[in-house]
Amino acid sequence: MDRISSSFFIPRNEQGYESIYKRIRLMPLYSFPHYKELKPHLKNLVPKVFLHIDFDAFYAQVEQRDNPNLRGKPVSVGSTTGNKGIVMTASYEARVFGIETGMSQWEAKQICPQLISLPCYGPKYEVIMINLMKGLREFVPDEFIEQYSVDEYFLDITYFVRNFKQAEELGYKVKERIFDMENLTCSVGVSYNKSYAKMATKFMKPNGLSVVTPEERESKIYPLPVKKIWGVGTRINRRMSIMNIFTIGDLANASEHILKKEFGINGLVFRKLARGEDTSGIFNRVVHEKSLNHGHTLTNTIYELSEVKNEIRKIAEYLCRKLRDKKLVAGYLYFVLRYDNLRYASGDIHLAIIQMTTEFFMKPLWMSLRAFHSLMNTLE
Ligand code: TTP
Ligand code: CA
Repeated sequence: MDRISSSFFIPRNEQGYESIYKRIRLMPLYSFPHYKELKPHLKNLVPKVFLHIDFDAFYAQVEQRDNPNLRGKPVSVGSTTGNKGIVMTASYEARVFGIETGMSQWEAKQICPQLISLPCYGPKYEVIMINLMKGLREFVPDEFIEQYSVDEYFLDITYFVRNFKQAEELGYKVKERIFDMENLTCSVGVSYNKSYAKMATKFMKPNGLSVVTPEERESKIYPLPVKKIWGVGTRINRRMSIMNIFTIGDLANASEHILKKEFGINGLVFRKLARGEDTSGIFNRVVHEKSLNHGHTLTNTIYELSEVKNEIRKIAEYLCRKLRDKKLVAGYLYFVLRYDNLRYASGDIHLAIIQMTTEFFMKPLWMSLRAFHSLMNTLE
């Protein structure tokens, strides 16, 4: 995995799919639980239950699903076909030969000459994930779902199950639903914090389900190598080996003082994650969205009132659509108007009622525009 760099992730500039591509590039950063959410001094942890879903050999599985001739065969998906490029993923049949993510296609072909290498088709995989969201909403509402990466979801199921037995049952139901919807297998991990749930997913790959309860921490998590902890890469792993920290258990029992001295605040975070004291919750973009905006610079200056109104209508329509898409409402409207001499005027207005349609938006927008005009007059 050392060789993987963000450069071979699928391009970000394909129309309409920017956000997810950006997220893929940010994966290593984004994976690390938020410091803000990790409360180092919290003694009484609130009991929670998380479910982690991860597709098996995602891109390769999708290609095998869509082309029966590829099923049961060693398949790799890469940035290009043939001998060029890098293996982004390989089917489990190819993994038997030792083919892994990050390997060059050329190298992969040397190990397994019968390997079928396919190009990556990002939008197809993204559509699957978007569709899946609908299926997941049958189990928990939006604010309990986090799309964590291209093929992973976290679900906070704390309020929907009474114990780990029920959590496990729910996990199987989710797996079944995903298979019904997409004809794809995934692996599921269930635990009382996100880090452990993510680790549990790997226990029974492919097409498995594993549970880690608080009582099983020492037996199931502590023997794992320390590099399984979020954020512990090759270099940190090496430094930890020098400190005689090889397993997660070693890290969990290491001195806070020494860890802080060696890795700063990160050291304490690593220790928390190792001990299962990861307090991070669902990171949901919708919940965190505070404002939406849209602007448009005209090629030619317009002077007619009707034209100005038209322009505002277009912008309002776009914004309303975004709001509806994200199931958000707005309580505050901020408007900036730029003149051809590059001077600008701005104004804001509180919206008394929940407004999600363009028609409702137009009036306050228009009122605020009138306010700008008087503002401009005072400026002139
Ligand atoms: P992963 O979940 O890491 O791998 P995977 O789903 O192929 O296999 P596993 O069964 O072990 O979970 O990544 C998901 C997809 O993201 C993968 O199919 C290809 C893509 N990917 C990249 O493009 N670059 C990368 O560095 C990694 C790790 C994955
Ligand atoms: Ca996966």
